[in-house]
Parts: sequence; C-alpha cells; structure tokens
Amino acid sequence: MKDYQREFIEFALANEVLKFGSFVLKSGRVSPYFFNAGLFNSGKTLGSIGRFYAAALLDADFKYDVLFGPAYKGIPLVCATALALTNEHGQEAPFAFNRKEKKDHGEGGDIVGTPLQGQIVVVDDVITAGTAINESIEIIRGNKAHLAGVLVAVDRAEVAPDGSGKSAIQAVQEKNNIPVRAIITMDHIMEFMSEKGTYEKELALMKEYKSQYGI
Ligand code: OMP
Repeated sequence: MKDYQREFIEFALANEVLKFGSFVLKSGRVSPYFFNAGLFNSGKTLGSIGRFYAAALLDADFKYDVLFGPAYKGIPLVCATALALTNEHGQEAPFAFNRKEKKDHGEGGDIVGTPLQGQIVVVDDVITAGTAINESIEIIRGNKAHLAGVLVAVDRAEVAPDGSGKSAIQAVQEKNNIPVRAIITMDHIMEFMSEKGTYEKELALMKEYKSQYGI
C-alpha cells in the first residue's frame, strides 16, 4: 500500500465517507462497510479528494484528452480532479460531464464542458455490479470518442452477480480492453484495519464477506 492510499483511508474514515456496520447494497448484498462519496461535501474535503484522484490518475499513467464525470456523483469528482491536476501537477486537464436529461434549447445536447473527443478517462466513485460505468461507456461511444480508462475511488473487488465468476471491474476491463484503476481496494482497507489493530470485530466481518463475495 502506498502512502497516499493509507492517507486516503484515514481521510475517508475521518469524514465518515468510509463506514463499518451493516449496509444493504444496490446488489442486495449486506456489506460490513460502505463508501459514500456523496459525503465529500465541502470545499475542504472536495479539495482533498481531488488531490487523491489526481495522484491515482498519475500513478496509473493514464493518457487522456478529456476526463469525464458521470452525473451526478461523478460531477464534483471530475471537477476536483481536474483542478488538482492543474494546481498540483501543471496539467491542463480538460473535463466534461453529462446531463441526465438532454437539453433541446440554448447550447443543447447532454454533454457539458469540453467536447467528448479523443481519449477519455472516466472518473467515478465506486464500481460494484458495473451498471453505472456501462452507461458512461455508452455515452462515450455515442460521442464517437475513445474510452482510455476508468478511475474510481474504491474497487470493492466483488464477484459480479451475473455468474461469470469475474468481478465487475474485470468484466469492464476485458470487454473494453482498457485499464480500470481505483485509489484503494477492499484489500487495502483490510490491510489498514489490521495495521491499526483496533478493528478486530470489523475485520473478522470483512474477511467473512470477502470469503463469500470477494474475487
Ligand atoms: P454499480 O452501478 O452496480 O456498479 O454500483 C455502483 C454504485 O453503488 C455507486 O455509484 C453507489 O451508488 C453504490 N455504492 C456505493 O456508493 N458505495 C459502496 O460501498 C457500495 C455501493 C453499492 O451499492 O454497491
């Protein structure tokens, strides 16, 4: 685990974005942890999350023309990432996001920001079953742009509910022949918990969940 990944887990815990407990997921699975990116809800936390995404994007060595943040949760994330890439790393970092409802007046269309052209990297929160990411891929293809990669905050590394035996992230990578990277994975969270030594009960539940649904 790299320093920025450990710092990211500490930061997510301090802001209660990462929580331990019992949470029902979109997939219906009952998870002992949940990552709620919607709680990055102040200038301070958004500034920090942007720096973590920017560090991970550079670590992954993605080559991009435009960063794309899918509505709604991806919108502040892509703005924060682009700002950090400019302020901290001197990159121009063009970005775009979509509207959920197409606008038929004014400038029209469903994309706001830089036109979706060239190599696109999607910036989003969490991939579980892959529904949200597949919608983004359709938007990019619909604009005749090229998907270059996907960056999310958390890779839950769970087996997809489709019975393929792969994780949703593996399926997206293989189907589109692109890298999908995350700032942290479930394993990083577990490594952090075991380093701290104060999460004995929670870690046991994480291990149990991983043995049931992990990839
Ligand atoms: P998929 O669209 O199935 O890949 O699920 C991704 C979505 O699950 C996220 O955009 C969230 O709405 C939600 N989610 C989280 O935000 N954090 C989690 O830790 C787990 C989930 C989830 O429900 O699986």
